[in-house]
Amino acid sequence: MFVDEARIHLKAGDGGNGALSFRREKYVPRGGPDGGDGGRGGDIVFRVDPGERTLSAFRGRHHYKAESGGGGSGALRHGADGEDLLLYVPAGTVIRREDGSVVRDLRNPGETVLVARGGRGGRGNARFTSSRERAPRLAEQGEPGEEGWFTLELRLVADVGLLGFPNAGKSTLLRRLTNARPKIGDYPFTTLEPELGIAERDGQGLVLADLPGLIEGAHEGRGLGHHFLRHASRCRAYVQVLDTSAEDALFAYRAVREELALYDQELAARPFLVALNKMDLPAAREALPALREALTREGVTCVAVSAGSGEGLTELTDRIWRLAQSAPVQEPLPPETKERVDPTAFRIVPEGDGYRVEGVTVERRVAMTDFANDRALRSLQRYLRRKGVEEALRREGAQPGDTVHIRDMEFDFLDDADL
Ligand SMILES: Nc1nc2c(ncn2[C@@H]2O[C@H](COP(=O)(O)OP(=O)(O)OP(=O)(O)O)[C@@H](O)[C@H]2O)c(=O)[nH]1
Ligand SMILES: [Mg+2]
Repeated sequence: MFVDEARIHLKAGDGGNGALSFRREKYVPRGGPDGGDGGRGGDIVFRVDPGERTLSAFRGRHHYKAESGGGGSGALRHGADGEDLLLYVPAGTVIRREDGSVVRDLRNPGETVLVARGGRGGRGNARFTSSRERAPRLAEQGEPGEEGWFTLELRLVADVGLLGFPNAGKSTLLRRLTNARPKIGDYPFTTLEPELGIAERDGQGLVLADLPGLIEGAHEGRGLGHHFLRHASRCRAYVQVLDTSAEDALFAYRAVREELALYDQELAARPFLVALNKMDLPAAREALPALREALTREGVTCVAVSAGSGEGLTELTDRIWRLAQSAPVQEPLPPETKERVDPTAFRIVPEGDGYRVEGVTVERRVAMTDFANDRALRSLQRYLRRKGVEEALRREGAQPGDTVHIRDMEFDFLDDADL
């Protein structure tokens, strides 16, 4: 099965916790602080593997997690960094965030993008030593790694796409012109998945895509619909293949043009030529003059061929190369940055019988606090006061004893006097 879409959840590694530890020395009741830092959490990175053709590696598995950093320990030992998770995708994979914005349109073999960043390690207590405090009983927890849902969408990248009604002879033509060996059948929709082939000439390669047959209404999802059209969107130029022996050849020609335009006007504006196929059949030879005249009148280049017998293929090849050379390069989709929010900003929303505080920095600070440690807790309280969170809660009407949620933690709102 050809898999060209996937929805996945990524969770980068959490940073390891910093250690709270004091040196043990003979005859010294309590040595200096020697708690090491936690290690960094692993990142999740995507890389283009030219050997990969589909997204089937992502079928049936939705959750991907990078390794967390190790905890720090005594004697200033730092925790080990978590290993990065490297995921391979085919060229032409577009990675998007939940809101649809593009993280990256991966095009080139070896191209790499960091999608979810691992958290930094928490600092051990050795790092909190100061002239005022020689024995800090305070260490940070690791920063949580980034996480979220993403979609992967494969849009094959080809120079020239073969378009046409089912049974027109697209796959037969691809076999003739390239190294590909697609299935050929005397029935519609033989080709269910796009297939790529490479035509070689003078040491240069041209990538041709055999696309599933197109029917009227495809832009609305009929037949293989959007599936087909999505892949057509990455071809720089098209060869429209017609079964010239069929009664409705001209109708088929117009219908395919129409579907392209309805899907995306921009696709219909790309360079194309028409291959009038099945010229070995008498019905095709009969229909040729009228068809050729109609198309030429519209300024369309057409070449009479027989994918079956090989007739006309030298000229067609020639024309396809010229067409590709004249077609502009398709630029990858530009990456979109996440909506830029001020990380230090926060907001307060009512929740249950209390309030919830939301904000990148505030939430991170809470995540990195060890709640079993009184010192850390007091330090967090001071932080929330300094940053105006407490004041803002009061403004919103928070009363002593109300519940305040930050991330997965719950606090009692205390008034100044209690601290
Ligand atoms: N006589 C003759 N038959 C041809 C020619 N080209 C293709 N055919 C036949 O037409 C039928 C359809 O060919 P395919 O290449 O599978 O057509 P397709 O356009 O890929 O069709 P779908 O994959 O269904 O969209 C097969 O039976 C082929 O043998 C040709 O030039 N002459
Ligand atoms: Mg086919």
